[in-house]
Amino acid sequence: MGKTLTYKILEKHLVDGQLKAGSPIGIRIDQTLTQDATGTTAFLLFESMGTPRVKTDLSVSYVDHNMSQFGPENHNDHLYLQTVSTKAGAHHSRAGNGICHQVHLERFGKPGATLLGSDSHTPTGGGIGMIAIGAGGMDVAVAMGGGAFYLTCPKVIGVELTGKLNKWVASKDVILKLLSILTTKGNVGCVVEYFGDGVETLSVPQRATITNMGAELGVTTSIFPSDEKTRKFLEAQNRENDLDLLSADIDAEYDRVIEIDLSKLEPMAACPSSPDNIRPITELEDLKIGQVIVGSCTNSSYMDLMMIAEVLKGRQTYEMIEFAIAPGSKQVLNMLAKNGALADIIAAGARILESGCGPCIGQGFSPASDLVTLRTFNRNFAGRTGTSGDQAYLVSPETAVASAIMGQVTDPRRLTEMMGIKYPKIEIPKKFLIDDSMIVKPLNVDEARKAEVIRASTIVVPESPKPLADNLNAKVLLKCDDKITTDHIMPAGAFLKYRSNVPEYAKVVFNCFNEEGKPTFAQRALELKANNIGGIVVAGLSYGQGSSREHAALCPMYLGVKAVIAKSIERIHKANLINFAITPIEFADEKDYDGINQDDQLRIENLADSVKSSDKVTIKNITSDFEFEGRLVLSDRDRDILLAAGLLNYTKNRS
Ligand code: MIC
Ligand code: SF4
Repeated sequence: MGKTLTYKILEKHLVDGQLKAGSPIGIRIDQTLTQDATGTTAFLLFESMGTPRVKTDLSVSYVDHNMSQFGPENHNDHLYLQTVSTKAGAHHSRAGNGICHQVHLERFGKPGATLLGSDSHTPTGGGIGMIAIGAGGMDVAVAMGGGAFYLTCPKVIGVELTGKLNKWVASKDVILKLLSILTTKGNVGCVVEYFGDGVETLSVPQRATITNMGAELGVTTSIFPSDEKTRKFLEAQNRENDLDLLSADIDAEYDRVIEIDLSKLEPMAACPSSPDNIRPITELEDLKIGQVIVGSCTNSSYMDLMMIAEVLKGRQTYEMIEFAIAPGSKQVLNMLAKNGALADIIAAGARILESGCGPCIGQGFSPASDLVTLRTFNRNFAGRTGTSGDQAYLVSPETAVASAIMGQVTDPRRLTEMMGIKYPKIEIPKKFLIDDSMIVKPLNVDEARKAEVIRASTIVVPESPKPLADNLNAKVLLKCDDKITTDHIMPAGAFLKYRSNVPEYAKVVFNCFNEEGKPTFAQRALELKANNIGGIVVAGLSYGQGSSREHAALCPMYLGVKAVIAKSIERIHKANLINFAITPIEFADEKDYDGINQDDQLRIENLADSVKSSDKVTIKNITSDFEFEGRLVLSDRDRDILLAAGLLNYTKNRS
């Protein structure tokens, strides 16, 4: 039987376990990336491990999330990251150089290599043929120290692309189509691998849009083969030496195959408030809009922005909307500035945002209440824009620009007939503008020895988790529904500046469920903690969707949360819970979810013993006097980490 590309790369990096779908494996990590919102914790944990230098081929610390700098906290983080990373032998991409995934694709991504990033959209690198996986900062810290990354050996879903995209239909529509098929739930433990004749019709940036938003499927990663299109991209980045032509065997067997005929796709949107709430644009066409933003790591490439500039040239965006662009990197922005495209965009009435995550993570540009906002981003979870009750639609740059001109949702295919606008076909340039001056090189060992790390008082070393209780007496702090995202658990936006200060950030855990005039989740949790009673969160399906932010485990751990009991838990979040010694438990019978209420008192007998050697735990609901079973879906290593009181202790004990 032929091999998938996924298994070929995993095989080369396997250091522990067997390549058998479903079994735990450890792989060697060639490259890591961190960003500032997760990187401060990652580097604080890396420092606590006592390893002086990174042991990967390449580690890059990026600053792209916290750029608004209200108060000193963000700049303190930037200085800490620049000094700690270069001292540790990593590169540091400074604020202004661009979004980690865009810059990594441009300057560092390598076909056939493995990349672990403390950001859930790390799979963007799959667009260039690498196995690029998102994880919590603690896992990335371990990988920087040369440790293996552990994951469940994936099933591989093959997506066969045939045909060619029609004019005005974008690669964003490919991933929106796939989200309509696979949804955001139930894909844990799978990799999506693209193959078929249609692949060669897509450029690397188009592929990267698809693999980037593959994160929303909840899969481990997504990958494209590397081919002549990859060569063209790498040559244009002066990196042809990084090329390795790779593809699946012709007779590779996939666990499931989905066929997508690119020529049959149409422009689509993810409607509020989930990336899998997909509808064709034709059904949304009368919808009035108030804001359009082109940017984020999904759609802010040179090709995307050039298309926007060509369409807007000599035209105006509709006067009742705000239109903004955030180019993905300094390379993109600089090229647009040099060739005059930026002037065309400015003249059309656009607001120009710096190269960073910006509004995608709620750093400004919150829309007015009740206004529809159209964004080329990858996530539209409720409230992520910073406006409660927001109506965010995720679309392609083509749909965004057509709608920005018309002031209402518009099928871009109608631009030609309505306004005589020809579809601008943008090719990859022969050479991108290469200027790595914003990437600070690692210090050599001698320089590093003498270098000082700048560490302001706003940077607080996180508390260590406590050992698991033998018998856990706890109270249900919150009962929530299906699809609770890490944005619900740990809001970002205006609170991002507290990422390097857990006691401060923990005050807003589950902020969206707090009610005016009533004690907050954090206050209730801390009261229990003071009385030595554990906290429990009860949830439905797909708990912890979305980002890799380990603060969604770290802050609840600080507040005394000891276990999450859910119908199912997403991969990255589950690993983060384990890394911070919060026991993830799944309902053996989903119906038992109905028998628990907030404030119920629960008792888990023999918790530590069960984690040691059993697949189940018995949970007693003392309040309503019933007993139910929870499943412990854990690898041996997960058990050891929980019993060692978290990954940091586990790693220290083994070194
Ligand atoms: C996101 O898109 O939600 C983020 C912000 O990039 C997160 C990381 C974080 O919360 O810092 C992610 O995707 O992992
Ligand atoms: Fe940044 Fe948004 Fe991409 Fe997350 S999804 S890395 S916040 S641009």
